[in-house]
Amino acid sequence: MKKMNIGLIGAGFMAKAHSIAYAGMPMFFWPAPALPVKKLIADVDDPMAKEGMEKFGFESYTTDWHDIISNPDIDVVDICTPNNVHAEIAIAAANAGKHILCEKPLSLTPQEAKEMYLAAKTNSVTTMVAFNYRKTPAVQLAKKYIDEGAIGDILDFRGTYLQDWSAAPESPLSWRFQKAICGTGALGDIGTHVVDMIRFLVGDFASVNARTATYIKDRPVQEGSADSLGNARGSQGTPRKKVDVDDQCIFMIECKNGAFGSIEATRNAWGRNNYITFEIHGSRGSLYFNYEHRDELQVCFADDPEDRRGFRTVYTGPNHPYGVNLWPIPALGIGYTETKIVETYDFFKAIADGTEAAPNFRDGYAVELISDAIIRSAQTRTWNPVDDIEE
Ligand code: SOE
Repeated sequence: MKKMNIGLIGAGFMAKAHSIAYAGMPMFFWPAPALPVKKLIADVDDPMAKEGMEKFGFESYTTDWHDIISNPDIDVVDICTPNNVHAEIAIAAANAGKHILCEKPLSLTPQEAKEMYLAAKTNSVTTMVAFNYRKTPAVQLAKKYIDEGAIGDILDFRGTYLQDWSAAPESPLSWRFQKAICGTGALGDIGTHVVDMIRFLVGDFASVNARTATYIKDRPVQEGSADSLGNARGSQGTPRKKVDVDDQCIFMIECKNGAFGSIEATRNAWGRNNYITFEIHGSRGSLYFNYEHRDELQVCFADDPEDRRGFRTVYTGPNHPYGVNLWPIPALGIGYTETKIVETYDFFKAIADGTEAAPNFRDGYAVELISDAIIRSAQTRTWNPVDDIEE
């Protein structure tokens, strides 16, 4: 079986998810399109890089990502860094002929995304952006139903991504709250996951009307370089620094196919953990998904007999997308890891077949153009068109 040597950059939380996926993918999808080999991991922080090599099972480590780009044995570059270095690394990787998996959001600006997309296209390398939630079998099933016309024409929709890990004023100022490093706050970090999902299920966005807010104006400076999510708290007396990105964004959307709806994303919703939902209404039925019950898709079809019509639950399993490769019993329990394993499989399959992966850098660029329109709209409080992709 063909082997693919991986060079992974950034030894934090996402490196764990990706490393588990490289190890697990061949066990779920056998024979695998190619065998991932965890060759080289990089992190600017030497102890984190060394620990990452040992913990995630890489053959060696470096503190300079250029070593991965210049290494002729590396086939795939996997970018798990903060957003502000995605573009530089991806463009260097593309120009070195490496296939690229990049964490989301793709970049800080649409201009960066365009350059990444064109560099990949010019060098004919396969790309993927890690919008993993669309890989959840229940979301893929929703797409299948929509494409089959099971709910008719899509009329409207709403989506959410609600978390509360940064709702506490003592939650530290990680890179996810500094515009120069992350670009935007809740919008880029979690909102783009739902933008990608709705774009995948409903269609391209034409215009948006948005509102954003920053509730916690300054936060305690974070100790250490490791990204402190979850319940990290700044200790008493820790100096505080200004937050210059959004904690909350809500936006209305008009799609090119006439459907319209709304998306809300915040990391400040006490009681909400990883609350990704969508509800889609069509002329012949409705679909509802909640990631916190990710084995389930709620469906209601207008064709159901009058006295039996209502939302009912379809539990995903072997009869559903990716199901035969995952677990043999419906509702055995798909986890975050499985969404990353499916993501890795689709990426490797596209490389092996010489086809486009999805979502790829063109999708990531489209999402950056949407984010840009959202930020512009929030400033003017008016409807803003989404610019077109420049090929
Ligand atoms: C933090 O909000 C975060 O880790 C996001 O960055 C991820 O993309 C999401 O999958 C989980 O939450």
